[in-house]
Amino acid sequence: MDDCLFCGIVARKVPATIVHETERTVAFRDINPVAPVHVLVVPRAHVTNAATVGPEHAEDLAEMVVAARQVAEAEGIGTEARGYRLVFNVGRDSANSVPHLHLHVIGGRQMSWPPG
Ligand code: DGP
Repeated sequence: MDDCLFCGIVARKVPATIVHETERTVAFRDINPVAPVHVLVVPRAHVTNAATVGPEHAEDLAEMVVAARQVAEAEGIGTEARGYRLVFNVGRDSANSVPHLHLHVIGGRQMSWPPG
């Protein structure tokens, strides 16, 4: 999608620190990290958000979750002793700001629940 920020990162037109890639996904560091590890996993194909996901996106979604685990392992937080949080934001109440599906991989510090 021409005017989509994360499509621009996938296409290497917008700079980002890419840390992991698979056939269907790209993972890069969040520009405004909320924790020592904060990586976004996105599908290469444009999908607006989790509320627009359908059965046709099943392979993208599965590969995103696998990629998130691989990122967590590479960052040293994919262990039972550590751990991480996976987040999809949808809509205004969640503070979703970029309309290209992205899975936040957040970790490297103790987190609380519920989120703020
Ligand atoms: P969300 O609130 O779920 O839509 O999160 C969007 C995230 O995207 C937010 O944590 C900041 C990040 N972000 C926004 N613009 C850029 C950018 O140009 N580059 C990178 N690497 N991250 C970005």
